[in-house]
Amino acid sequence: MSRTALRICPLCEATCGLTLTVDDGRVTGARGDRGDVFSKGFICPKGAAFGAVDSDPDRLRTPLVRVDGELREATWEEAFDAVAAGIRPVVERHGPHAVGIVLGNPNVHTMAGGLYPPVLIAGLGTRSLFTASTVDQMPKHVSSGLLFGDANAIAVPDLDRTDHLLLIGANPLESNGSLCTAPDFPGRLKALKARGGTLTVIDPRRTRTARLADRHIAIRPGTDALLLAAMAYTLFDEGLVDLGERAPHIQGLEELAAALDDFTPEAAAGACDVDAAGIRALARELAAAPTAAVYGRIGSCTVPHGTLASWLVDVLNVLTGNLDRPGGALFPQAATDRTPRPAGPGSGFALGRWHSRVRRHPEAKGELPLSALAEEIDTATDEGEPVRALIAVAANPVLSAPDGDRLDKALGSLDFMVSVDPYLNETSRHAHVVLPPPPPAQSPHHDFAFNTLAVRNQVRYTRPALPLEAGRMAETEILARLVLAVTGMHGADPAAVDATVIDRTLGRATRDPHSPVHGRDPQDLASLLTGDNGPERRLDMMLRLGPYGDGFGADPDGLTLDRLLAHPHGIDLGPLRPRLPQPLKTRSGKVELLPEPIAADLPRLRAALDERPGGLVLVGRRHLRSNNSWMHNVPALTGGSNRCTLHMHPEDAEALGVRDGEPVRIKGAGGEVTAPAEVTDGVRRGVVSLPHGWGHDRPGTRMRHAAAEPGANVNQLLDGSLLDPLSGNAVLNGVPVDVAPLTAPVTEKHEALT
Ligand SMILES: Nc1nc2c(c(=O)[nH]1)N[C@H]1C(S)=C(S)[C@@H](COP(=O)(O)OP(=O)(O)OC[C@H]3O[C@@H](n4cnc5c(=O)[nH]c(N)nc54)[C@H](O)[C@@H]3O)O[C@H]1N2
Ligand SMILES: Nc1nc2c(c(=O)[nH]1)N[C@H]1C(S)=C(S)[C@@H](COP(=O)(O)OP(=O)(O)OC[C@H]3O[C@@H](n4cnc5c(=O)[nH]c(N)nc54)[C@H](O)[C@@H]3O)O[C@H]1N2
Ligand code: SF4
Ligand SMILES: [Mo]
Repeated sequence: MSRTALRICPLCEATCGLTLTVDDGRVTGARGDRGDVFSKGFICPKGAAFGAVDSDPDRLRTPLVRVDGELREATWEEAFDAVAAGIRPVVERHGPHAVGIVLGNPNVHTMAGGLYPPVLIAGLGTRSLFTASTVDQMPKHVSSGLLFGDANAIAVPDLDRTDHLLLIGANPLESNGSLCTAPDFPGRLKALKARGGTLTVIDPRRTRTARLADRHIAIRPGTDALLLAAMAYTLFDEGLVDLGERAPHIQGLEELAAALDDFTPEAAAGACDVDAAGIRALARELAAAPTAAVYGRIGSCTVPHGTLASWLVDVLNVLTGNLDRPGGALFPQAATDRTPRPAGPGSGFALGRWHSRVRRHPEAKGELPLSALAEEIDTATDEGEPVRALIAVAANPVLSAPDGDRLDKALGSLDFMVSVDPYLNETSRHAHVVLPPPPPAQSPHHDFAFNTLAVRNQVRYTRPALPLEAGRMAETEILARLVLAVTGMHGADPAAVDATVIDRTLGRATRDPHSPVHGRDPQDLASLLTGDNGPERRLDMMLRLGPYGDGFGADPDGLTLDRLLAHPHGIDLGPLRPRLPQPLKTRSGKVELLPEPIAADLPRLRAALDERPGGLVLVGRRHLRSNNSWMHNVPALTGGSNRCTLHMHPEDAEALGVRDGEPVRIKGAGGEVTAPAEVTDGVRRGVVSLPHGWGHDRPGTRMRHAAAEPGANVNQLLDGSLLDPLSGNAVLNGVPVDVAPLTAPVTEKHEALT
């Protein structure tokens, strides 16, 4: 019997609503849900392949437990017994920091990943926390923390209303957008052009997004902070600064102008390889546009000056009066955000409250750099214990972090490791226990993270499209049991984890004079919560306490889980609205334009004005039918143009004797890999591009299709030493490499390229 079910797509940040076709308990089709209040029917090839992703035969069906060195199928009870027996002795003998936690990207795409990792981290009390954020967007968190006092206050471009979009190091036509949740990003860019707006793209590659733009600037990788600083300089120099209505909420303008004094367009032009007149033109256009938004992503974050570039993106929005105004860049307000506190000074954002043991990297947002994970395991120091046990949830750092070979060895040396992962892959193959979550069709979905980054305020929730198969455990329950097992409460009822969170949250809310439930009895409130299980009751609680909530009756028209369930295609909460000064949590209560750590990092940027790297540098790229490291096992999404090839400019190829389609050796500080060359003028001269997430050729994995066309692990070219110092983010783009035909030896930086 055939039926349909609604399901929000978890495969990228666009969060499209899907209508799934279900036949005999299996998803056999997926199309865009035309009734979805946000995505309105949009779908991409990954969403269309939802059924194939969901029913991949290589997904693990039962837990695995290592016995005599080998992973064997086990019951859930045996698996959690093994977790408790593996982790507790490490905590008791060596303390909580000897247990590392690694959280990967899919945690922001699952309800379980939104609800339980914070409880896990707090419960364990470890400082050894590593996540995909430090190979991704940590620079943006740090710049937001410093500017606005809140690392999660991220202003997103008002795509649907802006007149002018300056897009830096992002390729939404392949990625569908990031830190800017916008289903049908391509359609929204086309609409911008159709209403007479302009799109400028800055990218060393002529991407599909660049081809859509009015102007494409093929910048030298790693130099965006210089370009942006020179644009800001120009605004001051030419009297174009206009803070607009938000001026009373902004401080540090004069200090900023003085700090940018050296960054003239003329000084930056050589390093960026963009002429000075062009830089001035970019600044003038930004200032002249009725509304404009500057937006930067991966290519501006995963570089040596990632935090400065991220800061400058917002600085330009501020200087042109575009921060917090319609058509500019605004702060979304999600339905599960905390009750907005009244505006006023906050406690600010602190960096470096502790440091990593080996190379003394400062913590950022409670995290240590993922690039430092291997050394934190394999290197002894006088100071503290190395990481001896690891909890990996939805993470594949062997492929996604620098120097996978070293990490691979380090993971193999751990006393104990548990992976919560649907696949036995390059990372989970080292685990002593693998806990597989059910496929997405059997899981509920709500976007805790992406609704705080969406270009329109809206809220949606989908219950599981299919019931749990026999022998499966919901990922929410897996993580709740994991919390219990590692905190010494193994065997307790997992519902206790949710009940504790609910008690604490309601207790705090009832004591908060600004809360709609101030003075009420937390027990009474808890008894009012609806929902079929702990996670649903927590969602109900967050909705009801949130900015649109019913306040447990205080606003009878407000949001509750019941009301949301009555709107299966979601509830639209309107366009983004100006919110300043309420989101600010800086000590001054204002936007602090020149925070001290930023000022202290500017000399490093000044030194970069004189850098002119010779030789080739490496950048990454994404493909619409790929997603990081875990979607290469789905035949429908591989093949065609989605291949792990090295893009190379024809002139560079000729100079090095490289021919299209033939294998080349690529050598970097961390090692050497081989990939076929794809000669294309889609990359600028001096730049080569290899996608990430490939390299599925290690033994002991169970991803048969991926292993048949493994590709090369680009991150083996990195040794993990290059970081953005403020955020600890890995430098993944603009990295020097040498390239040679497979048959020839790799020579030092070829003369023809300098
Ligand atoms: N060179 C280079 N490296 C990069 C990047 C780059 O641009 N260039 N990009 C970086 C970025 S932005 C990111 S976010 C990281 C990603 O890095 P990671 O998060 O480490 O990698 P992913 O491939 O996203 O997948 C992580 C794991 O989640 C598992 N998984 C999938 N679905 C679920 C689920 O529902 N539940 C659970 N528990 N697990 C699930 C997958 O099987 C996989 O093992 O890679 C980074 N690495
Ligand atoms: N299809 C698909 N979609 C995805 C993912 C995926 O793997 N596949 N991953 C998801 C994840 S985890 C994330 S974080 C987002 C990322 O989303 P995006 O940021 O849009 O990611 P990319 O497509 O890698 O685009 C980054 C662009 O930066 C360019 N670039 C590299 N170095 C520089 C530089 O120094 N300066 C400038 N200006 N540009 C540079 C690259 O050429 C590339 O085109 O995508 C998400 N969506
Ligand atoms: S754009 Fe992203 S969310 Fe939308 S269907 Fe494609 S993968 Fe899913
Ligand atoms: Mo990412």
